[in-house]
Amino acid sequence: MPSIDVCFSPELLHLYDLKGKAVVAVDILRATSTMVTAFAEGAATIYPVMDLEECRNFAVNGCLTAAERNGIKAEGFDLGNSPFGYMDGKVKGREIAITTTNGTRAIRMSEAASEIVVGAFLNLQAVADHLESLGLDVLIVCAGWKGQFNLEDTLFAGALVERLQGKFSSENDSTLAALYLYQTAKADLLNFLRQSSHVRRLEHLEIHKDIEFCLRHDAYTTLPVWRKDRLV
Ligand code: 3SL
Repeated sequence: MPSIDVCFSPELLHLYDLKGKAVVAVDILRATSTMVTAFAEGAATIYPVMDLEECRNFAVNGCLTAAERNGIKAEGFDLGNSPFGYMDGKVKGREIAITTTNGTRAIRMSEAASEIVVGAFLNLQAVADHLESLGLDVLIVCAGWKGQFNLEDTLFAGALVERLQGKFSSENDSTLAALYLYQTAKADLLNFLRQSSHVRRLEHLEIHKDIEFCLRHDAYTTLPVWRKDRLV
């Protein structure tokens, strides 16, 4: 039986061997939720990049550029990091380069894995089905916040572990902790997350509807997958 494990921050990735594994990169608030939404809205490709300058340069190739730093849309870019900014036909058929504070780092720092998929509550079952069909050992990589643990990505990890129970083995405390946390919180995730640092940060920016949206389970069947240098 393949195994499943949870890495609470990209800063801990040096402790894991990614070779031969499938990584689920997760930044519930909001990068990976936004990427899943973008593909569900017809985006052709997403280039997750680490820094603002590199992202800006993609504009010469006709890409839309998207950037967020500290929760705020960076100046001079086409898009920010709200899933609602990717709706209403804005990204249909388009290539997008995006850089965010934590989410794009989590993806790019996982490149040694055999497979990287982008996970969110929005596509939870699609991720679970894909992992089951792959049959590889799985590492869920939480983007966290600037290297530190966060609640929302851990809750997603717990939700995914719950969906895969009986199909993957687990012998580590991080997986158990994520599962117990999700089972404690799942009846009212929004309320549970109210005190979390990132929800408090985002509430200050008055984007309540983003938070509610990002906590919806299985809204989409879209599954962004890393291929060479991009998500498709
Ligand atoms: O850190 C990130 O990658 C972002 O998702 C943070 S925010 O939700 O845009 O604040």
